[in-house]
Amino acid sequence: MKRLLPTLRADQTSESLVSVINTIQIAAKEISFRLHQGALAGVLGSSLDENIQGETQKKLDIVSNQLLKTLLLESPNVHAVASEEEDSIVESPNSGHYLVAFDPLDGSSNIDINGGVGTIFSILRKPEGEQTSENMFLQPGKAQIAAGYVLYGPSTMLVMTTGKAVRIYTLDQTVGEFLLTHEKAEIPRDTKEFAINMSNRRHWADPIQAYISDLLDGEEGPRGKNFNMRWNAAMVSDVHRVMSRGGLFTYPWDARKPEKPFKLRLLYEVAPMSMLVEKAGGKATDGYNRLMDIVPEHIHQRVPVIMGSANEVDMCMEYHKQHPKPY
Ligand code: AFP
Repeated sequence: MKRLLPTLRADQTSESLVSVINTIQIAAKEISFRLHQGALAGVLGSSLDENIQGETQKKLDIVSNQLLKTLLLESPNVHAVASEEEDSIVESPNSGHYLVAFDPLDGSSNIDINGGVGTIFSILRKPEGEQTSENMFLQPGKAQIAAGYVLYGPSTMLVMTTGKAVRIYTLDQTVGEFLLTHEKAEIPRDTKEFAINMSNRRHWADPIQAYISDLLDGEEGPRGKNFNMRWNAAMVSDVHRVMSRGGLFTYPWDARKPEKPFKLRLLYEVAPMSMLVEKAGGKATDGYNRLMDIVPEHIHQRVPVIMGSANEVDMCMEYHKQHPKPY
């Protein structure tokens, strides 16, 4: 079975980019090892720290963030990193050509229940001339050079693209290598499965209210077919299911907290996942516009998300055309 780095080189990926991806996979293997040790590693439970997003971090968030940050900043090819767990970007003393944005441990509330969690990463080219400040990260998703996630589930999987096919690698624990297990992920255009946190239903705006209501009406409703629902509460797990067998994943606008109407972060979660979904034949939108076209206003920006099977995403967008925009 083919190993990760030779498959990248076979695609003529530049050695500098191969080296950055290599650094990420080294960190991911370490995170995977610690997660699989679970309570044995003494990493479970909340720490007292609060991150910039105002959420309580789990200890392993801190460990994962530290690992990725330290290893990437040591790389001669990385100029700066932006992490969901850091207030600001962190620059390297090296003058590399790449910027890396990451969510070190997405879905961290699943750690204590031994559920799926993941690392998401996005690699951008450093803009010419721009030497400092977070402005260099404010590039749309379509500018990404590479994107991927690592799902720490029953097995650890790396799902990534350098702009060509989306490949899936599985960590062989016996040799400590990511081996190519799926040459080309393809999301079916049609689906009968959706993923949303239904407990927020009363807070959604009209387009999503109407869309989900029609899905729930099943065969008796206007869609004329029954839909199944799944929610892992970790974007990596939920999008991986979509990547594996199709589906629609959404975290829409909601009115719970007027100061925080969107949940998912553009730079660390949404842009890389959108690139993967699109490269696998799916679609990713905020209901009105392609997510990959959005230029971030700041590094911690959040956006509404609808992604997955192309025909179902198109259908959901139709509901957005028919109802007033909530924001
Ligand atoms: P954490 O990484 O803070 O646990 O958040 C995970 C997440 O941002 C995303 O991965 C999930 O889709 C979403 O939160 C789950 O949100 P709910 O708490 O509404 O289920």
